[in-house]
Amino acid sequence: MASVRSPTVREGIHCGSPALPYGRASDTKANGYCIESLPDREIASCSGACYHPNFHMPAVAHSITSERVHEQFANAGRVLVLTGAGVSAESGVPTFRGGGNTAVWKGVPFEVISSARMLERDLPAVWEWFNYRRELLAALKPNPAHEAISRWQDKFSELTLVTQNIDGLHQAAGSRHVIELHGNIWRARCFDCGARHDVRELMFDQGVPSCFDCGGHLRPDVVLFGEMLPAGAFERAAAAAQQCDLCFVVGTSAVVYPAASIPEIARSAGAYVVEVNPERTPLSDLCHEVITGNAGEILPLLCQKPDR
Ligand code: BJW
Ligand code: ZN
Repeated sequence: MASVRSPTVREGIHCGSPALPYGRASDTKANGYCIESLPDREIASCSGACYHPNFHMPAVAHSITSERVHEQFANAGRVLVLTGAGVSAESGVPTFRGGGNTAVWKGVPFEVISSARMLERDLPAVWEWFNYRRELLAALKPNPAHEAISRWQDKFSELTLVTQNIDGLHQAAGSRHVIELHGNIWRARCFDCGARHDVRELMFDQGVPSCFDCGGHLRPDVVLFGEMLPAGAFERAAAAAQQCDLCFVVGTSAVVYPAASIPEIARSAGAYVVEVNPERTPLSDLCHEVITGNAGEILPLLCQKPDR
């Protein structure tokens, strides 16, 4: 592998884009990235400063993507991409976790406000939280990471995009047939008749909105903690993971299940697994390659020839 080896230096500058409490601007500006190839942990290249628990790579003026990943990218037929909140971070969407922070809404941790329990206890508060986020998201646009993934549809014989995100930014970038594991913030669902409604254009100022069909209470059509995923969504993602040649895990802390099991399935079935994230995750050790950096900077490079 014609990669660039650089000396390792202990302690570096953190290169992740932090998760911030809602209501504050998200700073997702890149300040570095590097590549880590597993299992041999060969350092392919690094540009700028970044932090790992055990080593730090100083700036090296080389391409940040390895020949190996370009080779995999060039030869793959079936590709699966699993995305999380980090893929939207450069659009300005706050992440839930990352950078040592956890998102909080009015002092309530998001695991509490985004839970099935809260739906039963305080539905108006849940709507207030989602309305706040709908307002924030309405002004945001896809970033180069969403756009790169959308272009990959024409490159591979089969591209399966599985997202944990509810923001709809993949679709806005042109991705089709997106498997949304955790629902979509632009839809609401009726407790009584189960009807789903597109609520993108509607702003509910306060209280709980009513079903347009039966007048029952609506809820956001998203998957909260303790709830089942939409029927068939995980099964379709798992089937694609079983069959893919190449699996990208982009911008997810990989702590929420069953979503985090998808790369595990792909790896067990023989796929080459690549993680793109400014921080290490519980899945990093399972991946063949870890590209440490921002998705919006790294994904567009994968279609380009390696520069060495
Ligand atoms: C960048 C970046 C840049 C930053 N570029 N990267 C097994 C063991 C233990 C528990 C469970 C288990 N199986 C299931 C559970 C329970 C639970 C669970 O997983 N809990 C764990 C947290 C412990 N799972 C569930 O409840 C699921 N349901 C279920 O399993 O049903 C079956 C069942 C039901 C009942 C009883 C028993 C079983 C449902 C999970 C639903 C998750 N919902 C949420 C909220 C959605 C609504 C909302 O938005 O409010 O989904 S939680 C939240 O986390 C959201 C996300 O989709 C999800 C994942 O987060 P994600 O995307 O990874 O984001 P972050 O913020 O965590 O990470 C961002 C990453 O980006 C970081 O790593 C950054 O470094 C990185 N980053 N900038 C690239 N520029
Ligand atoms: Zn209804």
